[in-house]
Amino acid sequence: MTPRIHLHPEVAQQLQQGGPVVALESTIIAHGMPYPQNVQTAREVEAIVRENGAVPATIAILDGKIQVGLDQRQLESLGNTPGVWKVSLRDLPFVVSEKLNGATTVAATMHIAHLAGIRVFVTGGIGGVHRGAETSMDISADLTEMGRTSVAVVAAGVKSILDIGLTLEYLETLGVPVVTFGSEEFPSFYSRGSGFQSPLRLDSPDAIARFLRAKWDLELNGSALIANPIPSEQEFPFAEMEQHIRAALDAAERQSIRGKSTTPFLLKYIADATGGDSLASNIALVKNNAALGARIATAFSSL
Ligand code: PSU
Ligand code: MN
Repeated sequence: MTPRIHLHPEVAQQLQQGGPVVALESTIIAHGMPYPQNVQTAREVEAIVRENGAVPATIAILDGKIQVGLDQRQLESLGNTPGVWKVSLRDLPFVVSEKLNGATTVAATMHIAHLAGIRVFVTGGIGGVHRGAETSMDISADLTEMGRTSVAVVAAGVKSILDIGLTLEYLETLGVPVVTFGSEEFPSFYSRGSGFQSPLRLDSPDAIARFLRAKWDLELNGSALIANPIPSEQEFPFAEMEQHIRAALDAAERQSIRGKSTTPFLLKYIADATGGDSLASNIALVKNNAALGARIATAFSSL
């Protein structure tokens, strides 16, 4: 493995034994939620991964060192230090060579997880094709990486700050299977529904593990999106969320928000507009994904 990757000893030992490990991203900590809920959630998510039989590996860059598995102090500083970079694929070499601190997106976390030999990755929601991408060309590098890197991504679907239909089309073009756990309908992060049918459905972690094994045995390299609908008790009504999203998109337009700032801007706007409600849903769905991801990783490593 590349000497640039620093494995936490517990993660290294588990990988050596072929045991289940779940990768976790850090942009959601540094740029997706406010302090201190971000650090608290990150800790709880790690605990849920453990309860479900796997070792958690939160991935971030500290002083230019790529860390796979963080200790409590590192997690705290990531969630509470201003100026942490949001690191997607293009930013990764720069943050490493300039010895900066960085929180990794889905794309960058997947890439590092792959280098470390981790096959399952859990997040809240992935980036995708933005609304209006036909003129802005704003398509997340998360999709690019999913097209080529063989790490499964467990997420609560796609937020409708994105164009859900175009994101599903783009995933199809890249050959990335989309499997919804236990539902016919593709979920939209805060809501169990989206108005789009899920291309595929599977109902157990074992079935998902066998599906991943079949994919990669066939040398169909790349990711699979495992969409896990938010529990209904924590769901946010789709129509109500749509109004907040439209307001957020208008504000982004008025303030000329562009590029990598777009997603964090929209997330923060929606969190502020809904009081704490969307944050509570966000925390609940990440935990729900952590449990499923750990069960898939456990099933996969016992195949
Ligand atoms: N979508 C969410 N929550 C998030 C993100 C996306 O609902 O926290 C973060 C993830 O880290 C994702 C990144 O990889 O934003 C995508 O950013 P961009 O659209 O700039 O590629
Ligand atoms: Mn973008």
